Amino acid sequence: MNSAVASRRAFLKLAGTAAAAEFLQPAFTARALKANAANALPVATSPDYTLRIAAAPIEIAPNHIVSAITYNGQFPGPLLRFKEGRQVVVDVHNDTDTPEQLHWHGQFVPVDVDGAAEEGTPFIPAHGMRQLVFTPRPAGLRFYHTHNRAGADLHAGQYSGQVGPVYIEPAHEPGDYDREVFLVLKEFEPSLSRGGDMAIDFLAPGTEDKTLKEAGESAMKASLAKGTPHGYEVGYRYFTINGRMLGHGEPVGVKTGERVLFHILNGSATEIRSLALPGHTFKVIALDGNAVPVAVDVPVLWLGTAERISAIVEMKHPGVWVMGDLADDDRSHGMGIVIEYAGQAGKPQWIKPRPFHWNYGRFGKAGGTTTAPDETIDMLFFKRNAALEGFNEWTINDVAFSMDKPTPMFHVRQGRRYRLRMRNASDDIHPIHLHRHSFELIKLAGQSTTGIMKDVVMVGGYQEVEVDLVADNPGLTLFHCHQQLHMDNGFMALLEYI
Ligand SMILES: [Cu+2]
Repeated sequence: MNSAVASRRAFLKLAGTAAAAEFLQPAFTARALKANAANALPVATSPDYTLRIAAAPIEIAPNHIVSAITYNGQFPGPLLRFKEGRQVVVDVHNDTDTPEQLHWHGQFVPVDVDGAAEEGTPFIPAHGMRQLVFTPRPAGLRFYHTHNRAGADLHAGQYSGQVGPVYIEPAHEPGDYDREVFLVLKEFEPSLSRGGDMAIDFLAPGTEDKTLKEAGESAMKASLAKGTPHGYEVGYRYFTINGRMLGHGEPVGVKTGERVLFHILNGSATEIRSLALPGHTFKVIALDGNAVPVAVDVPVLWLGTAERISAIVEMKHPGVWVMGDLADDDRSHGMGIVIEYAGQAGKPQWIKPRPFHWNYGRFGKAGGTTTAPDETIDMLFFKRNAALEGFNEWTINDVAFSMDKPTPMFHVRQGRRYRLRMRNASDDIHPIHLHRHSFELIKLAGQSTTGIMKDVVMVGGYQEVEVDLVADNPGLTLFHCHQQLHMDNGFMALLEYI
Protein backbone atom coordinates (compact mmCIF):
# COMPACT_ATOMS: atom_id res chain seq x y z
CA MET A 1 0.00 0.00 0.00
CA ASN A 2 1.43 3.42 -0.86
CA SER A 3 1.59 6.09 1.82
CA ALA A 4 -0.89 8.42 0.10
CA VAL A 5 -3.59 5.75 0.32
CA ALA A 6 -2.71 5.03 3.95
CA SER A 7 -2.89 8.73 4.82
CA ARG A 8 -6.20 9.18 3.07
CA ARG A 9 -7.60 6.27 5.03
CA ALA A 10 -6.23 7.79 8.19
CA PHE A 11 -7.91 11.07 7.35
CA LEU A 12 -11.24 9.43 6.56
CA LYS A 13 -11.08 7.64 9.90
CA LEU A 14 -10.51 10.99 11.58
CA ALA A 15 -13.52 12.60 9.94
CA GLY A 16 -16.43 12.90 12.32
CA THR A 17 -14.28 12.94 15.45
CA ALA A 18 -13.35 15.88 17.62
CA ALA A 19 -9.81 15.66 16.28
CA ALA A 20 -11.14 15.93 12.73
CA ALA A 21 -13.08 19.08 13.60
CA GLU A 22 -9.80 20.77 14.46
CA PHE A 23 -8.26 19.67 11.19
CA LEU A 24 -11.17 21.01 9.20
CA GLN A 25 -10.65 24.64 10.21
CA PRO A 26 -10.70 26.92 7.11
CA ALA A 27 -7.01 27.69 7.67
CA PHE A 28 -6.33 24.04 7.10
CA THR A 29 -5.97 24.25 3.36
CA ALA A 30 -5.66 21.40 0.94
CA ARG A 31 -1.98 22.27 0.69
CA ALA A 32 -1.50 22.00 4.42
CA LEU A 33 -3.32 18.68 4.39
CA LYS A 34 -1.00 17.43 1.68
CA ALA A 35 2.05 18.51 3.69
CA ASN A 36 0.77 16.74 6.77
CA ALA A 37 -0.09 13.61 4.85
CA ALA A 38 3.54 13.38 3.88
CA ASN A 39 4.45 13.42 7.59
CA ALA A 40 2.16 10.39 8.18
CA LEU A 41 -0.19 11.76 10.82
CA PRO A 42 -0.96 9.16 13.47
CA VAL A 43 -4.50 7.82 13.47
CA ALA A 44 -5.98 8.84 16.77
CA THR A 45 -9.41 9.21 18.21
CA SER A 46 -9.89 11.33 21.29
CA PRO A 47 -10.56 8.95 24.17
CA ASP A 48 -13.66 8.90 26.35
CA TYR A 49 -11.41 7.95 29.26
CA THR A 50 -7.68 8.00 29.90
CA LEU A 51 -6.08 5.68 32.42
CA ARG A 52 -2.48 6.11 33.50
CA ILE A 53 -0.68 3.29 35.29
CA ALA A 54 1.89 4.73 37.70
CA ALA A 55 3.24 4.45 41.23
CA ALA A 56 1.57 6.84 43.66
CA PRO A 57 1.20 7.44 47.38
CA ILE A 58 -2.17 6.42 48.84
CA GLU A 59 -3.13 8.01 52.15
CA ILE A 60 -5.06 5.19 53.82
CA ALA A 61 -5.33 7.21 57.07
CA PRO A 62 -4.11 10.70 58.04
CA ASN A 63 -0.32 10.71 57.71
CA HIS A 64 -0.41 7.02 56.96
CA ILE A 65 0.73 6.59 53.41
CA VAL A 66 1.40 3.45 51.41
CA SER A 67 2.95 3.35 47.96
CA ALA A 68 1.42 1.31 45.17
CA ILE A 69 0.95 1.14 41.43
CA THR A 70 -2.39 2.83 40.75
CA TYR A 71 -4.65 4.07 37.97
CA ASN A 72 -4.48 7.87 37.64
CA GLY A 73 -2.64 8.21 40.96
CA GLN A 74 -5.67 7.28 43.03
CA PHE A 75 -7.17 4.30 44.80
CA PRO A 76 -9.53 2.93 43.74
CA GLY A 77 -9.10 3.80 40.08
CA PRO A 78 -11.73 6.20 38.69
CA LEU A 79 -15.27 4.90 38.29
CA LEU A 80 -15.84 4.40 34.58
CA ARG A 81 -19.48 4.77 33.56
CA PHE A 82 -20.33 3.27 30.21
CA LYS A 83 -23.60 2.81 28.36
CA GLU A 84 -24.43 -0.72 27.34
CA GLY A 85 -23.82 -1.22 23.65
CA ARG A 86 -22.33 2.26 23.02
CA GLN A 87 -18.72 2.06 21.79
CA VAL A 88 -16.04 3.67 23.95
CA VAL A 89 -12.41 4.61 23.47
CA VAL A 90 -10.08 4.18 26.46
CA ASP A 91 -6.43 5.21 26.31
CA VAL A 92 -4.25 3.28 28.72
CA HIS A 93 -0.80 4.73 29.40
CA ASN A 94 1.77 2.70 31.25
CA ASP A 95 4.27 4.92 33.08
CA THR A 96 5.97 1.97 34.80
CA ASP A 97 9.00 -0.11 33.78
CA THR A 98 6.89 -3.26 33.49
CA PRO A 99 4.62 -4.25 30.57
CA GLU A 100 1.04 -4.31 31.87
CA GLN A 101 -2.29 -5.98 31.19
CA LEU A 102 -5.58 -4.24 32.00
CA HIS A 103 -8.39 -6.77 32.27
CA TRP A 104 -12.03 -5.75 31.71
CA HIS A 105 -13.45 -8.15 34.25
CA GLY A 106 -16.99 -9.36 33.51
CA GLN A 107 -17.30 -7.88 30.03
CA PHE A 108 -17.90 -9.78 26.79
CA VAL A 109 -15.01 -8.22 24.90
CA PRO A 110 -12.68 -9.70 22.25
CA VAL A 111 -9.28 -11.17 23.15
CA ASP A 112 -7.45 -8.12 21.78
CA VAL A 113 -9.15 -5.95 24.43
CA ASP A 114 -9.73 -8.42 27.28
CA GLY A 115 -6.36 -7.94 28.98
CA ALA A 116 -4.92 -11.41 29.52
CA ALA A 117 -1.52 -12.36 28.10
CA GLU A 118 -2.56 -16.01 28.42
CA GLU A 119 -5.23 -15.41 25.76
CA GLY A 120 -2.88 -13.35 23.62
CA THR A 121 -3.89 -9.76 24.45
CA PRO A 122 -0.92 -7.51 23.59
CA PHE A 123 0.81 -5.96 26.60
CA ILE A 124 0.62 -2.23 27.27
CA PRO A 125 4.35 -1.61 26.82
CA ALA A 126 6.46 -0.16 29.62
CA HIS A 127 6.40 3.65 29.08
CA GLY A 128 4.01 3.08 26.21
CA MET A 129 0.27 3.06 25.64
CA ARG A 130 -2.59 1.22 23.99
CA GLN A 131 -5.81 2.70 22.70
CA LEU A 132 -8.70 0.34 23.33
CA VAL A 133 -11.93 0.62 21.37
CA PHE A 134 -14.76 -1.66 22.43
CA THR A 135 -18.47 -1.91 23.04
CA PRO A 136 -19.25 -2.35 26.76
CA ARG A 137 -21.60 -5.18 27.69
CA PRO A 138 -23.41 -6.57 29.57
CA ALA A 139 -24.97 -3.90 31.80
CA GLY A 140 -24.15 -3.87 35.50
CA LEU A 141 -21.24 -3.66 37.91
CA ARG A 142 -17.96 -4.71 36.29
CA PHE A 143 -14.39 -3.69 37.05
CA TYR A 144 -10.92 -3.31 35.65
CA HIS A 145 -7.71 -4.59 37.17
CA THR A 146 -4.22 -5.67 36.26
CA HIS A 147 -3.80 -9.20 34.99
CA ASN A 148 -0.06 -9.44 35.56
CA ARG A 149 1.51 -12.38 37.33
CA ALA A 150 2.93 -11.46 40.74
CA GLY A 151 4.60 -14.66 41.95
CA ALA A 152 6.74 -13.77 44.97
CA ASP A 153 6.62 -10.02 44.15
CA LEU A 154 3.98 -8.72 46.55
CA HIS A 155 3.95 -5.27 44.90
CA ALA A 156 2.88 -6.70 41.53
CA GLY A 157 -0.36 -8.06 40.12
CA GLN A 158 -3.47 -7.60 42.19
CA TYR A 159 -1.37 -6.91 45.33
CA SER A 160 -0.89 -3.45 43.79
CA GLY A 161 -3.51 -0.69 43.75
CA GLN A 162 -4.65 -1.47 40.21
CA VAL A 163 -8.38 -1.89 40.76
CA GLY A 164 -11.21 0.33 39.60
CA PRO A 165 -15.00 -0.03 39.26
CA VAL A 166 -16.95 0.03 36.01
CA TYR A 167 -20.67 0.62 35.83
CA ILE A 168 -22.38 -0.16 32.56
CA GLU A 169 -25.73 1.55 32.49
CA PRO A 170 -28.53 -0.56 31.02
CA ALA A 171 -30.75 0.82 28.27
CA HIS A 172 -33.54 1.03 30.87
CA GLU A 173 -32.52 1.61 34.48
CA PRO A 174 -35.23 0.46 36.93
CA GLY A 175 -33.92 3.04 39.46
CA ASP A 176 -35.75 1.74 42.52
CA TYR A 177 -33.36 3.58 44.88
CA ASP A 178 -32.42 7.10 45.98
CA ARG A 179 -28.72 6.97 45.24
CA GLU A 180 -25.72 4.79 44.56
CA VAL A 181 -22.58 4.25 46.66
CA PHE A 182 -19.60 2.34 45.26
CA LEU A 183 -17.40 0.47 47.74
CA VAL A 184 -14.09 -1.18 46.85
CA LEU A 185 -12.65 -3.51 49.50
CA LYS A 186 -8.87 -3.86 49.48
CA GLU A 187 -5.94 -4.78 51.71
CA PHE A 188 -2.45 -3.25 51.68
CA GLU A 189 1.07 -4.24 52.79
CA PRO A 190 0.99 -7.97 52.16
CA SER A 191 3.50 -10.42 53.58
CA LEU A 192 4.11 -14.13 53.22
CA SER A 193 3.51 -16.57 56.05
CA ARG A 194 3.65 -20.30 56.54
CA GLY A 195 0.75 -20.64 58.90
CA GLY A 196 -1.31 -22.93 56.73
CA ASP A 197 -4.87 -22.05 55.83
CA MET A 198 -7.48 -20.57 58.06
CA ALA A 199 -10.57 -22.55 57.27
CA ILE A 200 -13.61 -20.31 56.97
CA ASP A 201 -16.93 -22.03 57.36
CA PHE A 202 -19.59 -19.77 55.90
CA LEU A 203 -20.77 -21.43 52.70
CA ALA A 204 -24.05 -23.30 52.48
CA PRO A 205 -24.64 -26.06 51.71
CA GLY A 206 -21.65 -27.21 53.74
CA THR A 207 -21.72 -30.76 52.38
CA GLU A 208 -18.25 -32.10 51.66
CA ASP A 209 -17.51 -34.83 49.15
CA LYS A 210 -15.88 -37.81 50.90
CA THR A 211 -13.79 -38.88 47.91
CA LEU A 212 -12.41 -35.38 47.41
CA LYS A 213 -11.64 -35.01 51.11
CA GLU A 214 -9.79 -38.31 51.30
CA ALA A 215 -7.73 -37.47 48.21
CA GLY A 216 -6.84 -34.00 49.48
CA GLU A 217 -6.08 -35.00 53.04
CA SER A 218 -3.95 -38.00 52.16
CA ALA A 219 -1.84 -35.92 49.74
CA MET A 220 -1.33 -33.26 52.43
CA LYS A 221 -0.49 -35.88 55.07
CA ALA A 222 2.09 -37.48 52.79
CA SER A 223 3.69 -34.10 52.08
CA LEU A 224 3.90 -33.10 55.74
CA ALA A 225 5.26 -36.56 56.66
CA LYS A 226 8.19 -35.90 54.34
CA GLY A 227 9.00 -32.85 56.42
CA THR A 228 7.61 -30.31 53.94
CA PRO A 229 6.04 -27.34 55.74
CA HIS A 230 2.72 -25.85 54.61
CA GLY A 231 2.95 -23.73 51.46
CA TYR A 232 3.04 -19.94 51.71
CA GLU A 233 -0.06 -17.91 52.40
CA VAL A 234 -0.43 -14.11 52.25
CA GLY A 235 -1.52 -11.88 55.12
CA TYR A 236 -2.01 -8.10 55.25
CA ARG A 237 -1.27 -5.28 57.63
CA TYR A 238 -3.87 -2.73 56.53
CA PHE A 239 -7.46 -3.04 55.38
CA THR A 240 -9.46 -0.38 53.55
CA ILE A 241 -12.74 0.49 51.91
CA ASN A 242 -12.32 2.95 49.03
CA GLY A 243 -8.68 3.28 50.04
CA ARG A 244 -9.34 4.49 53.61
CA MET A 245 -9.08 2.57 56.87
CA LEU A 246 -12.21 2.40 59.03
CA GLY A 247 -12.76 5.70 60.82
CA HIS A 248 -10.37 7.62 58.57
CA GLY A 249 -12.50 8.16 55.49
CA GLU A 250 -15.57 10.26 54.76
CA PRO A 251 -18.57 8.58 56.40
CA VAL A 252 -21.44 7.64 54.10
CA GLY A 253 -24.05 10.22 55.10
CA VAL A 254 -27.63 8.94 54.91
CA LYS A 255 -31.15 10.08 55.77
CA THR A 256 -33.89 8.08 57.43
CA GLY A 257 -36.13 6.48 54.82
CA GLU A 258 -33.53 6.59 52.05
CA ARG A 259 -32.91 3.56 49.88
CA VAL A 260 -29.20 3.39 49.17
CA LEU A 261 -27.91 1.09 46.44
CA PHE A 262 -24.46 -0.18 47.40
CA HIS A 263 -22.26 -1.51 44.60
CA ILE A 264 -19.63 -3.56 46.42
CA LEU A 265 -16.47 -4.96 44.85
CA ASN A 266 -13.96 -7.24 46.51
CA GLY A 267 -10.72 -5.94 45.00
CA SER A 268 -8.52 -8.19 47.13
CA ALA A 269 -5.71 -10.22 45.63
CA THR A 270 -6.36 -13.20 47.85
CA GLU A 271 -9.01 -12.65 50.51
CA ILE A 272 -12.67 -13.51 50.94
CA ARG A 273 -14.54 -10.64 52.58
CA SER A 274 -17.76 -10.29 54.57
CA LEU A 275 -19.80 -7.20 55.30
CA ALA A 276 -22.57 -6.38 57.77
CA LEU A 277 -24.35 -3.21 58.86
CA PRO A 278 -25.87 -3.50 62.36
CA GLY A 279 -29.62 -3.00 62.45
CA HIS A 280 -29.97 -3.19 58.66
CA THR A 281 -30.33 -5.80 55.96
CA PHE A 282 -29.11 -5.91 52.38
CA LYS A 283 -31.60 -6.59 49.61
CA VAL A 284 -29.34 -8.28 47.07
CA ILE A 285 -30.48 -7.28 43.59
CA ALA A 286 -27.45 -8.33 41.53
CA LEU A 287 -24.50 -10.70 41.81
CA ASP A 288 -21.42 -9.85 39.72
CA GLY A 289 -23.51 -7.10 38.14
CA ASN A 290 -26.24 -9.42 36.87
CA ALA A 291 -29.78 -9.07 38.24
CA VAL A 292 -30.73 -12.08 40.38
CA PRO A 293 -34.04 -13.92 39.80
CA VAL A 294 -35.10 -13.35 43.42
CA ALA A 295 -33.99 -10.26 45.37
CA VAL A 296 -33.69 -11.42 48.98
CA ASP A 297 -32.85 -9.55 52.21
CA VAL A 298 -29.78 -10.89 54.02
CA PRO A 299 -27.97 -9.70 57.17
CA VAL A 300 -24.45 -10.44 55.89
CA LEU A 301 -22.73 -10.34 52.51
CA TRP A 302 -19.83 -12.60 51.54
CA LEU A 303 -17.63 -11.89 48.54
CA GLY A 304 -14.81 -14.00 47.17
CA THR A 305 -11.93 -12.26 45.42
CA ALA A 306 -13.28 -10.30 42.40
CA GLU A 307 -16.94 -10.90 43.25
CA ARG A 308 -19.40 -8.00 43.21
CA ILE A 309 -22.72 -7.52 44.97
CA SER A 310 -25.29 -4.81 44.33
CA ALA A 311 -27.65 -4.46 47.28
CA ILE A 312 -30.22 -1.93 48.47
CA VAL A 313 -30.24 -0.91 52.14
CA GLU A 314 -33.32 0.81 53.48
CA MET A 315 -32.12 3.33 56.04
CA LYS A 316 -34.50 2.89 58.95
CA HIS A 317 -32.32 2.59 62.03
CA PRO A 318 -30.90 6.05 62.81
CA GLY A 319 -27.48 6.22 64.42
CA VAL A 320 -23.80 6.13 63.55
CA TRP A 321 -22.82 2.63 62.48
CA VAL A 322 -19.83 0.62 61.34
CA MET A 323 -20.45 -1.26 58.14
CA GLY A 324 -17.64 -3.75 58.44
CA ASP A 325 -16.08 -7.14 58.02
CA LEU A 326 -17.14 -9.86 60.46
CA ALA A 327 -13.51 -10.71 61.23
CA ASP A 328 -12.69 -8.58 64.31
CA ASP A 329 -8.99 -8.44 63.50
CA ASP A 330 -9.50 -7.27 59.91
CA ARG A 331 -12.14 -4.73 60.94
CA SER A 332 -9.96 -3.31 63.71
CA HIS A 333 -7.18 -2.94 61.14
CA GLY A 334 -9.43 -0.95 58.85
CA MET A 335 -11.94 -3.13 56.97
CA GLY A 336 -15.06 -1.04 57.40
CA ILE A 337 -16.74 2.28 56.68
CA VAL A 338 -18.90 4.55 58.85
CA ILE A 339 -22.58 5.02 57.98
CA GLU A 340 -23.85 8.22 59.55
CA TYR A 341 -27.50 9.32 59.66
CA ALA A 342 -28.18 13.04 59.30
CA GLY A 343 -28.39 14.71 62.73
CA GLN A 344 -26.73 11.79 64.51
CA ALA A 345 -23.36 11.93 66.26
CA GLY A 346 -21.14 9.80 68.46
CA LYS A 347 -18.80 6.87 68.22
CA PRO A 348 -19.69 4.48 65.38
CA GLN A 349 -21.33 1.34 66.74
CA TRP A 350 -20.61 -2.23 65.71
CA ILE A 351 -22.79 -5.14 66.72
CA LYS A 352 -21.76 -8.62 65.75
CA PRO A 353 -24.47 -10.21 63.58
CA ARG A 354 -25.92 -13.61 64.36
CA PRO A 355 -24.22 -16.50 62.50
CA PHE A 356 -25.33 -16.54 58.89
CA HIS A 357 -24.42 -18.86 56.03
CA TRP A 358 -23.93 -17.59 52.49
CA ASN A 359 -25.87 -19.55 49.91
CA TYR A 360 -25.98 -18.32 46.30
CA GLY A 361 -29.02 -20.57 45.79
CA ARG A 362 -31.11 -18.21 47.94
CA PHE A 363 -31.20 -15.78 44.99
CA GLY A 364 -32.04 -18.44 42.38
CA LYS A 365 -35.33 -19.24 40.67
CA ALA A 366 -37.40 -21.57 42.83
CA GLY A 367 -38.47 -24.66 40.91
CA GLY A 368 -36.75 -23.43 37.76
CA THR A 369 -35.77 -25.95 35.13
CA THR A 370 -32.29 -26.27 33.77
CA THR A 371 -31.48 -26.40 30.08
CA ALA A 372 -29.65 -29.66 29.36
CA PRO A 373 -26.03 -29.10 28.30
CA ASP A 374 -24.63 -30.36 25.01
CA GLU A 375 -21.55 -31.60 26.80
CA THR A 376 -20.07 -31.85 30.29
CA ILE A 377 -16.49 -30.86 31.05
CA ASP A 378 -15.04 -32.42 34.20
CA MET A 379 -12.43 -30.58 36.21
CA LEU A 380 -10.50 -31.70 39.28
CA PHE A 381 -8.70 -29.04 41.34
CA PHE A 382 -5.70 -30.26 43.30
CA LYS A 383 -3.06 -28.73 45.57
CA ARG A 384 0.58 -29.86 45.55
CA ASN A 385 1.72 -28.65 48.94
CA ALA A 386 4.71 -26.26 48.80
CA ALA A 387 5.81 -27.84 45.51
CA LEU A 388 7.06 -24.59 43.89
CA GLU A 389 9.90 -23.23 46.03
CA GLY A 390 7.62 -23.07 49.03
CA PHE A 391 4.50 -21.98 47.12
CA ASN A 392 1.66 -24.42 46.65
CA GLU A 393 1.27 -25.61 43.11
CA TRP A 394 -2.24 -25.93 41.74
CA THR A 395 -3.44 -28.28 39.04
CA ILE A 396 -6.57 -28.69 36.95
CA ASN A 397 -6.90 -32.31 35.83
CA ASP A 398 -3.31 -32.88 36.91
CA VAL A 399 -1.85 -30.06 34.80
CA ALA A 400 -0.34 -26.88 36.25
CA PHE A 401 -0.70 -24.05 33.72
CA SER A 402 2.52 -22.53 32.45
CA MET A 403 3.07 -19.56 30.12
CA ASP A 404 6.02 -21.47 28.66
CA LYS A 405 3.54 -23.90 27.18
CA PRO A 406 0.06 -22.37 27.20
CA THR A 407 -1.69 -25.30 25.50
CA PRO A 408 -5.50 -25.04 25.56
CA MET A 409 -6.90 -27.75 27.81
CA PHE A 410 -10.56 -27.54 26.86
CA HIS A 411 -12.27 -27.21 23.49
CA VAL A 412 -15.67 -25.71 22.76
CA ARG A 413 -17.80 -25.10 19.69
CA GLN A 414 -19.67 -21.87 19.15
CA GLY A 415 -23.33 -21.96 20.15
CA ARG A 416 -23.05 -25.03 22.33
CA ARG A 417 -23.85 -25.22 26.01
CA TYR A 418 -21.21 -26.72 28.31
CA ARG A 419 -21.59 -27.85 31.89
CA LEU A 420 -18.41 -27.30 33.86
CA ARG A 421 -18.34 -29.82 36.70
CA MET A 422 -15.71 -28.51 39.11
CA ARG A 423 -14.47 -30.82 41.84
CA ASN A 424 -12.25 -29.30 44.52
CA ALA A 425 -9.88 -31.77 46.22
CA SER A 426 -8.43 -29.06 48.48
CA ASP A 427 -9.68 -27.48 51.69
CA ASP A 428 -9.37 -23.96 50.23
CA ILE A 429 -12.31 -22.01 48.85
CA HIS A 430 -11.57 -21.02 45.23
CA PRO A 431 -13.19 -17.99 43.58
CA ILE A 432 -13.30 -19.41 40.05
CA HIS A 433 -13.45 -16.92 37.16
CA LEU A 434 -14.14 -17.25 33.46
CA HIS A 435 -13.06 -14.49 31.08
CA ARG A 436 -15.23 -12.88 28.37
CA HIS A 437 -18.32 -14.94 29.28
CA SER A 438 -20.66 -15.43 32.19
CA PHE A 439 -22.04 -18.72 33.45
CA GLU A 440 -25.21 -19.92 35.11
CA LEU A 441 -25.04 -21.59 38.52
CA ILE A 442 -26.52 -25.08 38.26
CA LYS A 443 -25.48 -27.06 41.32
CA LEU A 444 -23.78 -26.03 44.57
CA ALA A 445 -22.55 -28.90 46.75
CA GLY A 446 -25.50 -31.06 45.72
CA GLN A 447 -28.14 -28.27 45.74
CA SER A 448 -29.69 -27.32 42.40
CA THR A 449 -30.47 -23.77 41.34
CA THR A 450 -31.22 -21.80 38.15
CA GLY A 451 -31.17 -18.31 36.77
CA ILE A 452 -28.12 -16.91 38.60
CA MET A 453 -25.58 -15.55 36.11
CA LYS A 454 -22.07 -14.86 37.39
CA ASP A 455 -18.45 -14.59 36.29
CA VAL A 456 -16.91 -15.68 39.59
CA VAL A 457 -18.14 -18.48 41.84
CA MET A 458 -16.69 -19.67 45.13
CA VAL A 459 -16.11 -23.41 45.09
CA GLY A 460 -16.00 -24.59 48.71
CA GLY A 461 -13.37 -26.88 50.23
CA TYR A 462 -13.90 -30.52 49.14
CA GLN A 463 -17.05 -29.46 47.30
CA GLU A 464 -18.44 -29.87 43.82
CA VAL A 465 -20.00 -27.00 41.86
CA GLU A 466 -21.59 -27.09 38.41
CA VAL A 467 -22.03 -24.10 36.13
CA ASP A 468 -23.22 -23.81 32.53
CA LEU A 469 -21.42 -21.83 29.89
CA VAL A 470 -22.80 -20.98 26.47
CA ALA A 471 -19.91 -20.67 24.00
CA ASP A 472 -20.91 -17.40 22.34
CA ASN A 473 -17.76 -15.24 22.29
CA PRO A 474 -15.12 -16.87 20.06
CA GLY A 475 -11.44 -16.64 20.90
CA LEU A 476 -9.11 -18.08 23.50
CA THR A 477 -10.78 -17.85 26.89
CA LEU A 478 -9.05 -17.97 30.24
CA PHE A 479 -10.50 -19.95 33.13
CA HIS A 480 -8.79 -19.53 36.48
CA CYS A 481 -8.93 -19.23 40.22
CA HIS A 482 -8.90 -15.50 41.05
CA GLN A 483 -6.80 -15.99 44.20
CA GLN A 484 -3.50 -14.45 43.10
CA LEU A 485 -1.34 -17.09 44.81
CA HIS A 486 -3.33 -19.82 43.13
CA MET A 487 -3.55 -18.36 39.61
CA ASP A 488 0.15 -17.52 39.66
CA ASN A 489 1.05 -21.09 40.54
CA GLY A 490 -0.77 -23.20 38.00
CA PHE A 491 -4.50 -22.68 38.66
CA MET A 492 -5.43 -21.64 35.11
CA ALA A 493 -6.60 -23.27 31.90
CA LEU A 494 -7.45 -22.08 28.42
CA LEU A 495 -10.65 -22.85 26.52
CA GLU A 496 -10.27 -22.86 22.77
CA TYR A 497 -13.06 -22.51 20.21
CA ILE A 498 -12.76 -25.16 17.50
CU1 LIG B 1 -7.90 -20.81 44.27
